[in-house]
Amino acid sequence: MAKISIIGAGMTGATAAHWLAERELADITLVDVVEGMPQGKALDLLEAMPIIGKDSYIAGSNDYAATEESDLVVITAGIPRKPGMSREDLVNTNTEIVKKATEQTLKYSPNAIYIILTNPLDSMCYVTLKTSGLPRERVVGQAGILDSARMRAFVAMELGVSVENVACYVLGGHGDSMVPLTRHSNVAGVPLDKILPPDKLAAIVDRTRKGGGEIVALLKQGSAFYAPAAAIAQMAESILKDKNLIVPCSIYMQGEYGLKDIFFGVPAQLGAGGLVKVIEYELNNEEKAMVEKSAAEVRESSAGLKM
Ligand code: TXD
Repeated sequence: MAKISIIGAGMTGATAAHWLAERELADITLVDVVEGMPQGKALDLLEAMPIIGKDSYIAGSNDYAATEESDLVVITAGIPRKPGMSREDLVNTNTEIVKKATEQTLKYSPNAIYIILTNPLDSMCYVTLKTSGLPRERVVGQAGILDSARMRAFVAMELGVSVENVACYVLGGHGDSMVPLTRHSNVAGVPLDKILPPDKLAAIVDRTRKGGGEIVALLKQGSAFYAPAAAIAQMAESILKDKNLIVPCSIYMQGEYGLKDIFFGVPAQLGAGGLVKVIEYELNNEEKAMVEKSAAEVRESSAGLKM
């Protein structure tokens, strides 16, 4: 069986292990700095396998040696912003954490493909790419599947149709400037702007942009984890099964959408080697302006990185 190591066994890391084990996609190793916690969660999950009839093996450790020969490494390790902490402090701390996680895992798994989740997402993908020196195909970030899934859920609820009939595409950085593409999104082939009145569509776009904050406000502590973790499982499945699924991911831009040297959310085909291809939409002037605004935000956040 393939092997996936998840660095950071917190809410998203452990929940991703759950979704992954349920798909019997790989053996899973959870690594965290907290003593006993990754071991405990891994053992609990392992003991659930006979009940659901899956043969994934799950282990936990505080030592990176346990990650050796992973096919996939998922990095969710990081600290949340604490009261009084500036955004810059948070970025510096998470940069250190992601850098170390990248160096240590690469040492034990030189052929691994990386899926990054830690925020600020697009900047942390950049940290892994630059630290590892890997080709861009092997470092992809998760944000777009989540943002698009939120939009899909809201559209399905509004119209009372199956989520399976709703395809939505959100481009851009993982922040308030993300670009929900309403012309390219559709319900059973009918573009969203033809099936929903403008006020309803605008409300859905707005709720999608603020989707992360809506969950944070409800939870009071921590942030979304079920949907982000399910997104990790979907990306992992496409890579490990070489499914070539096209999903929105954060990808290192090399000229696509007129962008270079930043990670940016775009539709990406994921196969055995990681990124296979970036899909480019034809954008109108309004959409291009939104992409440029979002790119400027990502560029600014990545420019200040201390690596
Ligand atoms: O769509 C997306 N990209 C996001 C991103 C969706 C959800 C969460 N998103 C971000 O992922 C979030 O803003 C955080 O930066 C990460 C992890 O979120 P999670 O909700 O899982 O946070 P937790 O529960 O605090 O888990 C983080 C774990 C925790 O157990 C720490 O002990 C561990 O990371 N940690 C470390 N592990 C290994 N090594 C080091 N150095 C380390 N430092 C902290």
